[in-house]
Amino acid sequence: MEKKEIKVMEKILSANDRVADELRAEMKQKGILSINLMSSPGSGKTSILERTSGLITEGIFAIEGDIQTTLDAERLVSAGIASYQINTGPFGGDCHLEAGWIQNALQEIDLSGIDYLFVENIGNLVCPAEFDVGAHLNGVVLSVTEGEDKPLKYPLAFRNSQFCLISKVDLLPYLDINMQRMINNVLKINPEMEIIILSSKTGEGMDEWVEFLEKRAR
Ligand SMILES: Nc1nc2c(ncn2[C@@H]2O[C@H](COP(=O)(O)OP(=O)(O)O)[C@@H](O)[C@H]2O)c(=O)[nH]1
Ligand SMILES: [Mg+2]
Repeated sequence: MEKKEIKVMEKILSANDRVADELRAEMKQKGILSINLMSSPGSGKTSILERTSGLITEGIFAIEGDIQTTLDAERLVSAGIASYQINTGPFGGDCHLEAGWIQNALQEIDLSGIDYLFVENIGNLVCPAEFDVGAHLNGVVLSVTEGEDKPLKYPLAFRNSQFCLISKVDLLPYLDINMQRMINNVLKINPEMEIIILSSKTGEGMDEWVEFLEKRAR
């Protein structure tokens, strides 16, 4: 019984990986850099995208993942980013996005003129890390309010990412967090991780984030 369950899971993951590889190739061929953002709920993913739209004013599309509501897509549209909301609530409330759902969404989206395709994954540090959504870059947003230990407790999201945005640094004066320890914990899980420290409230670090994106897009 147990063996059968493992087989089913392997099948789901390998089918997902196949679609993910297709998507990556398709986006590359269209000249689009795709970026998957993972994090706990409320770490600041949507806020970072809103602020990014003030710096890269054209060519961004975002696919938003949430269990319910179109709130994030509405926020991004107000900020000038075209977006598409995926809700998993109606089909079981999954806590992650899968490559096939992104592929389906893309059939309804006109990507002409798009340079950056963001996928804002469903907010939690566990399930999204297990499913390749076919992005060229995976990133994890870690806000300073979450504590230094989260990379150690939820290592997969950090292991499977190429960059980490340490967000909400404007709040540091109000917290007891040890920033160096947080950074060390990220690097302990993933020594290759590119770390950018930023605040979408004050704009600190946003130039570095945009430079990172532009460099990767080239
Ligand atoms: N102080 C501060 N608050 C922030 C910052 N970024 C986001 N927030 C707040 O954190 C909350 C969650 O942000 P949101 O972007 O919705 O997070 P998401 O769930 O990861 O998309 C909102 O109330 C934001 O206003 C930041 O850089 N500094
Ligand atoms: Mg959000």
